[in-house]
Amino acid sequence: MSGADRDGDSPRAPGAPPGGSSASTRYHACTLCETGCGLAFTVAGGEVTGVAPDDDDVFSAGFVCPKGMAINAVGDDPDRLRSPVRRDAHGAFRPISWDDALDLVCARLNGVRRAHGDDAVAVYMGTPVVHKHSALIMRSALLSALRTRNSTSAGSQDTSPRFAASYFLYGSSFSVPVPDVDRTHYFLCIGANPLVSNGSLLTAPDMRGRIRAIRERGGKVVVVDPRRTETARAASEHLAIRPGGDAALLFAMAQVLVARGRVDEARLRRDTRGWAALRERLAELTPERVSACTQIPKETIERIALEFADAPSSAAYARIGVCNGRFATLASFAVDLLNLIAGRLGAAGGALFSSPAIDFARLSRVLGIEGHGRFRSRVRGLPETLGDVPASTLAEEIETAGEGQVRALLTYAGNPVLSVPNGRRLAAALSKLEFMVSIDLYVNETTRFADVILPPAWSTSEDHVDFFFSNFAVRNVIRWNTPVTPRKESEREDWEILAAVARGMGDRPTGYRGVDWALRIAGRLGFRWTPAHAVDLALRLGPYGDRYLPFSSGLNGQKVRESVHGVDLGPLRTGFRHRVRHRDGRVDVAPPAILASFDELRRDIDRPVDPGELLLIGRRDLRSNNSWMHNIPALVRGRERCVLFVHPDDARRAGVEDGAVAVMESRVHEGQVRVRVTDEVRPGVVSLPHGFGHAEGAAFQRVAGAHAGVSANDWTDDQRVESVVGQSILNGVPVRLRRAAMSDRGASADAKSEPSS
Ligand SMILES: Nc1nc2c(c(=O)[nH]1)N[C@H]1C(S)=C(S)[C@@H](COP(=O)(O)OP(=O)(O)OC[C@H]3O[C@@H](n4cnc5c(=O)[nH]c(N)nc54)[C@H](O)[C@@H]3O)O[C@H]1N2
Ligand SMILES: Nc1nc2c(c(=O)[nH]1)N[C@H]1C(S)=C(S)[C@@H](COP(=O)(O)OP(=O)(O)OC[C@H]3O[C@@H](n4cnc5c(=O)[nH]c(N)nc54)[C@H](O)[C@@H]3O)O[C@H]1N2
Ligand code: SF4
Ligand SMILES: [Mo]
Repeated sequence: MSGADRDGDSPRAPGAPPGGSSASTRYHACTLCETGCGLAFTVAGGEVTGVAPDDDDVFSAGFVCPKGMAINAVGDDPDRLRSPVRRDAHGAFRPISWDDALDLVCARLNGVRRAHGDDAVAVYMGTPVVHKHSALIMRSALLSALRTRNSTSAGSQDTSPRFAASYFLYGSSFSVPVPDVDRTHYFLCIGANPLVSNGSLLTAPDMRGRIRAIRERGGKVVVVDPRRTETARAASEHLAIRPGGDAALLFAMAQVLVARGRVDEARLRRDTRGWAALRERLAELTPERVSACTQIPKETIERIALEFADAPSSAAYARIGVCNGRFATLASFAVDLLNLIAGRLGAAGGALFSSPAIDFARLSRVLGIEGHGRFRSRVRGLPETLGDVPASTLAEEIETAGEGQVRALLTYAGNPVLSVPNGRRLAAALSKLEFMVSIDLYVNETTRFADVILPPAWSTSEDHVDFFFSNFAVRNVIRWNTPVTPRKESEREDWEILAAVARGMGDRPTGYRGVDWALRIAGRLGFRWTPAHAVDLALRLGPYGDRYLPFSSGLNGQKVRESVHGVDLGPLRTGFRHRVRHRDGRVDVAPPAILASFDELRRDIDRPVDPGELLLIGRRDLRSNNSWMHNIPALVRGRERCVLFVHPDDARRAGVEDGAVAVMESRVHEGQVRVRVTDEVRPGVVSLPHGFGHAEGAAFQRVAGAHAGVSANDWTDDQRVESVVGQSILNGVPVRLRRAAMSDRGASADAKSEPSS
């Protein structure tokens, strides 16, 4: 019996109508962010009538955020696409049948490929692909059918530096240590705001409660962030660093530990390679030398370093503020280096590796995803990471003539016009494509350029397995939810759409020759393969699996499905050697790419800081999810969110007032933005959330259109990338600010520049 078939086994029936004996409770993880909180749905008459937190969920134990509670509003959104649509000559979208849509898509993509070669078809995969095991599995099949080098993704705007750092350090991109927040006595949180993001590569529901618990057990939480964020306010101490200063700060902390003899040199020589080379370089990066570029006093750097070393346990962790910054890969490396030299890597309360039921690190090696720098983009020569080139290359690859020029694009669950730098350049490029297809729930600022949009069923009518993020979770857990309500006959799941396109482009159901061959034979015998088979296989052969032995107590798909609140596999385990894949079993602390980046940092840190500089950074909001969910009325209520935070000193200097409209200028764009004057940001820094700027999509998403805001990525620069993986620098973008004059308003011909009020 599958979990979703179990009726009324909940201790309480959330939102159940009085006397509604026909109502049943079904459990499904929220698919909106990586936390994957457990939700309990009340279903009556085949419809969801209520959503509540699942108090018995083994991981989230009743925690949810406002987005999760609104998950059904996405399913019910009248503006969500219910069937495939085709754009007509006037830009309006008209319904088209699934068969006709898929035939058209495959014929046009194949046509472009025949005429111009494999690289002429590009792919952009957005964030939700990692939230959906079945889509992630079919991604491999699609990419293998398309054979293009122009594959890019939201991941190339988010995690590539982190995965590359792990690749260099441990020989495995997915060996990403997770801070053991449930046991630590000292949590150093750098460029992350888990109270709002709900944790990223730190899959952990209720970070507010977990941070409170650290402080209650006598521990300390230190947040390093140019803004006094929600997390900073809940912490013991906040260091308002200058954007981009993190690598220098972390190396200086490491230098303090070495200079003060707080490092076990013998252990480091044994566990690592290259320690002598790195140690020598570290000597230069004293707190005194980096205090100007970090704008953190040298005494503070010294104190924090010693506190980190002397606490009973400690863990350093960094996310988007670091990963989207100037020295992203180097700083991600430096986080692990600090943990390592302080003896915290693999120690309880330190930085630990997960032991998931489905080991993505192993899977990625088998599937050939693992790697970095195996090829480079055509125009700018930026390297691939995990098979994707940086997303900032997309516009120039479309615009630049020559062999391999991109002429057709497939987007899956993404909105690159609002999420990649210099979004306006990309929008202009998209309008020149020969053909574009999007697999998305909505017409948005990107998919409005598509010739065909293929909308999937909403996630609550699909299976859901913690396939990816359980690899980065603070506890080892596994869940497999079955649909809350079945999908309608007229709907397709994401994986089915991806599979249909992959088949139409290459007839390779999984993309792996041996597997495809076996499946073809099985198909002739009447077997229909679905991603559920792959998950079951991975579970059974995984570290906790039953290995297909009939009386084994190990896991299999059915057992996990029957545990409707999830299966708890215990706390993170200590040790790190099992996750190091270098042949000598040692952590590489001096890989050449990192040393080169280190030298670049060394040259950079003494550059005097211009006292008038303004650096633009990003921000996330609890009720918003990157560029979407802005069409859900309950989530856009209240104060305007797309405003530029400006420090009072900078506001005075620029002559702008609280609530007024200012003109902000960067290398690539000049446009208007509404200002909120607040000392929440440090002087010299302005903060604007990304994912807004819905004026162009307003006709298709009416609620979002009424709260349009402006897109931060109109100002970010596609040509400014960090040097190791070529990732866009989205935090720390130089801008200028001035009061908007009457002439600015009049001159602003472009409606997109008009801020909403
Ligand atoms: N300036 C700046 N830019 C940033 C960032 C920043 O911090 N600052 N952050 C970066 C980061 S970390 C990321 S991850 C990227 C995000 O970049 P994207 O992934 O491009 O943006 P999203 O807004 O997450 O787009 C998700 C899309 O998927 C659709 N969708 C949602 N669920 C489903 C589903 O189940 N199936 C399908 N097919 N579609 C679905 C939504 O309608 C939406 O169009 O942005 C990056 N850009
Ligand atoms: N509610 C909500 N939750 C989300 C998302 C969302 O859009 N909304 N998006 C999801 C996604 S795709 C991701 S990747 C995660 C991101 O998860 P997080 O990284 O936790 O979220 P951010 O809010 O981007 O936090 C980045 C922080 O870095 C700071 N910062 C900027 N520049 C610098 C710098 O140079 N140095 C330092 N030290 N800090 C800096 C910013 O002020 C910001 O507070 O969140 C996920 N969860
Ligand atoms: S934190 Fe919110 S959005 Fe994320 S999984 Fe939980 S309920 Fe969903
Ligand atoms: Mo992200």
